[in-house]
Amino acid sequence: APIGVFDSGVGGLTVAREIMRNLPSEKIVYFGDTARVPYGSKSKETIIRYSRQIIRFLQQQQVKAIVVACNTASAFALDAVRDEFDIPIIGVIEPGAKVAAAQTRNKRVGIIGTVGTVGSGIHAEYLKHLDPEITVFGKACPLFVPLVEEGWLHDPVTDEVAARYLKELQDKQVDTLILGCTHYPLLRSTIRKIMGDGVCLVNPAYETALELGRLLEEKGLAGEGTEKNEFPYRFYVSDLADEFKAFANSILPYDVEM
Ligand code: DGN
Repeated sequence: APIGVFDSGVGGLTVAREIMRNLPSEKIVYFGDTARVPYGSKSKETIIRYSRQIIRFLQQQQVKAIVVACNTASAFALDAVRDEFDIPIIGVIEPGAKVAAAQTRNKRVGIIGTVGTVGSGIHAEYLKHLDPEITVFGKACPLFVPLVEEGWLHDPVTDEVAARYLKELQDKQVDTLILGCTHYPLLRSTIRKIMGDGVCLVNPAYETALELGRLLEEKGLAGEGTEKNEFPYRFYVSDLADEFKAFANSILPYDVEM
């Protein structure tokens, strides 16, 4: 059975991509909620409702586990849907937070994400639970998502925006920074340039893929690969399939069929 992966839109493809790379025997059914994106500026109640609907859809696709690839949906809805559904569900917040707690030396961790994710305070909650000495500094970077979707990954405008957003975290001398939004791993080199080599950048997409691998092993659910000629990945969206395809084809190593 495949893994169900969902996101508010295209961003979760960074998570799907890490699953493809790190767990090549797994099939994926991806759902991008392109009709209702962005999630970052919506309320908790709304995000729980959307997540519930999407999980029901993925269950109809016979998935064996679900990855909430969206940081905002993980922050707002993970606890609620885990209680409701009888299927393993993992989000992207915990895996990133765990690695950040293990990496930081000066106990000053930065988290960047949507207004929703940063405002939820969930990273501080996890990190403090893991190590009470850690202080968390959050900064919402809402302009990053449209810049990435515009394809301006290496662009002076993006450099300028990033420098402004990240100044605060530099001043706070964080030594570890969680890229707490699906799109941000695509800005890694821009963020690296500004923060410098001394800061550890945590990519929750990658950490979540590894966590998923451990969870599947533990539950005896690890995949056995695909039949010959079977394409292992399926993609669904709630709107604008062509735009989704174009973005997917720009970041995935093969052409997406929908
Ligand atoms: N996928 C969202 C997240 O990771 O928080 C970002 C896009 C959005 O809904 N604003």
